[in-house]
Amino acid sequence: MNTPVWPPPGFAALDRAAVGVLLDNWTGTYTVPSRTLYPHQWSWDSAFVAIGLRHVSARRAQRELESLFGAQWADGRVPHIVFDRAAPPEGYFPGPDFWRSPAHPASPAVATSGLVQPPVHALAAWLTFQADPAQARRRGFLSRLYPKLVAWHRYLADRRGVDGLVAIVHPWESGMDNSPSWDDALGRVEPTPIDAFRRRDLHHVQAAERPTDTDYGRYVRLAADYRDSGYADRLDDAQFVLLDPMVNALFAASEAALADIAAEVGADPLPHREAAARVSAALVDRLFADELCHAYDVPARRLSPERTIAGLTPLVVPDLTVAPALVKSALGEHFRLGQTALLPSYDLTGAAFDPSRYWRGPAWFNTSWLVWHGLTRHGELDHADRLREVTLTAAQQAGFREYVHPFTGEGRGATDFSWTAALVLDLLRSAP
Ligand code: 2M8
Repeated sequence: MNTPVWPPPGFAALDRAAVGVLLDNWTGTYTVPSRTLYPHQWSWDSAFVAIGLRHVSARRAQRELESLFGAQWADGRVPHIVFDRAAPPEGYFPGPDFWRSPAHPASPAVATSGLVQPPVHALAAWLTFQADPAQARRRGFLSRLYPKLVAWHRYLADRRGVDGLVAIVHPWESGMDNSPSWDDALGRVEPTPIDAFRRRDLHHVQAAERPTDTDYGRYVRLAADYRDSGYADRLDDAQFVLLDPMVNALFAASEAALADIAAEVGADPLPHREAAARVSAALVDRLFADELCHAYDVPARRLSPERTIAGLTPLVVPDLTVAPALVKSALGEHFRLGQTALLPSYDLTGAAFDPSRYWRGPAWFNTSWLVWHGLTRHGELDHADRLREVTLTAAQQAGFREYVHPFTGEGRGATDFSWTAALVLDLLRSAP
């Protein structure tokens, strides 16, 4: 039998360039998502970065996660942004002065936001460990991180738990900020007037590729209300409480990874296996309809009809009962796996489809990587290889852009974007 040659020789320059982006965006303790648009540490970005960085330096990948968990709150939450005090205040809005984290008794010494992002961290930690187990054991990487990961998951289950799933209280918590899945719920939110704050994102990226001013005003209103509640997680009173399939898929996959981590550090893996199975069953029970998982609007008691790539990501969950239906959806007219550049973030036939605007159609490397990882997990190797091929081709054509046009592959958003480089590297270096 011939052993497949991977990466193919033509990808050597891409591999070198990906390493270059990761080195350039490294600050000494973590990696900024983008030197221009996102000059601080973002939670799930760091997890994706670690997945790629482990191929360059296992130690640095461990540091990436350790620095993030160094900013964990006493209540267990891992903040979605950890601010670099040395970065100019005009670099990003909303900055530390908006979030006022030091005023909260549970906050860490560094300034952070009070929201969270999808819990991909335990999965990233387990993959990082596997890059060099002997070195990770010498540094006590997992034994130090395990209790922090447990506290993080406990925060999500206890403070954000709704019907066995984890709720988000802001679109920024989904990672897919401007997804059409949030439109109905956001319609209930009175936008903060646009002249009451100053957007910084439009200094770096064209307005047609970012959320509208009205949507931004709604994000600011929701974030300010949550801050003014003392980050209290009063889900019964909140306007925006959503069960997102990707957040819950990553929660289940990360509980499964925590079981492996527990076994490695001498703790009991069973509670984590049971939690993974429970979340996986609730995901299917509550969010699966028409061969895809959808977001559920808790106050409106309604499953969103929108089809987004978040609905395919439960493929990352081991033993998922509906995996064959999700594969069928990925191949169908809504996502056309293998026929576009990566996978579109939103239904190609959807009424709100826009190939350039933030999370409303463009293709992103992290969500496509998750589907690739899930296809591999479920033994769908031909489809996984095809997705890997179109993803790498897109990176070769566009460079390490934040997202790309799903039909032309043209780059959009930030350039030299860290998780794009990291996950391209992982696709190049992981044996098929
Ligand atoms: C985007 O979100 C931030 C807010 O967190 C923004 O638009 O300013 C999203 O794509 C999110 O998923 C990502 O983590 C962040 C940094 O890359 O940018």
